[in-house]
Amino acid sequence: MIPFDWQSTALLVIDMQRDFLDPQGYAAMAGLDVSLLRAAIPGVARVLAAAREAGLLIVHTREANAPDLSDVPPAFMEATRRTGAPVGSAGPLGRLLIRGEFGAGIVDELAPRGTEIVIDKPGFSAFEGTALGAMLTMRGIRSLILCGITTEVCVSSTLRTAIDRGFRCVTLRDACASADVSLHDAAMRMIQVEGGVFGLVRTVDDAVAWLAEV
Ligand code: C5J
Repeated sequence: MIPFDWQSTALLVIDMQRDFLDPQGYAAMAGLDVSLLRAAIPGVARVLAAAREAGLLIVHTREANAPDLSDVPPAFMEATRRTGAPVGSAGPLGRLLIRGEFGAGIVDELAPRGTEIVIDKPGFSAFEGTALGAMLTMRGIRSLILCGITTEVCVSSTLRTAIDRGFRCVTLRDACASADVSLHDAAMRMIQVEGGVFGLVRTVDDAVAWLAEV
C-alpha cells in the first residue's frame, strides 16, 4: 500500500492547467495530443476528492512565467519557438504559460479550494525558483504523493528534486499522463529502476484506499 504517515504527507497536483489540457491552450498549439493529457483528469479528481476528505495537505502547481519572460528557462524558450508556440505569445486563452492569464489557470474540474496551496513555478521542477520546499518543511511534510502532467517533464523533474531533497515519494501512474504514452510508461519504469530509486509507483485505487483509512 502506501507506507506513509498521513500527517506528514502532502498531495502534489502538478500543472493541471488549461494551457496543457484545453484544446486551445499551449500544448495543443505546440502540437501535443491534448486528449491523451486529459486522461489524467479523472484520476486526479478522484485522489483530490479523497485527499480533501482525509484532510491531507494539498498543493497545486502551475507552470506560469513572468509577463516580461525574465524567468523562462532559455532552453524552454527556444524549444517552444521551435514548436511554433513560444512562451508568452498570444493564444485564444491569453499569452501562453504566463502568470495570471486564463490559460495558466487550473481546469475547472480540479479548481483549488481556499485552504489549498497554489504555487506558480517558472520551470519544470516545482522546487526550482519557488517556496515549495520551505512551505513543506514548515508544515512538517516528509512524504509526497505526486500526480499531474506531463509525466516525463514536470512530474519527473519535480519527483527527482523531491527525492534529492529527502522526501519519500509515491507517484500515481493513472493520475499522470503524457501526450506520448511510451514516455509515460518509460517514466514509470525509470522510477522503479534499481529497486525504486525515485520511490514507489502506485494507482489511484491504492491512494484512495489508503486515504480512506487515515
Ligand atoms: C511541459 C509540464 N511539458 N508541465 N510542462 O512543458 O510538463
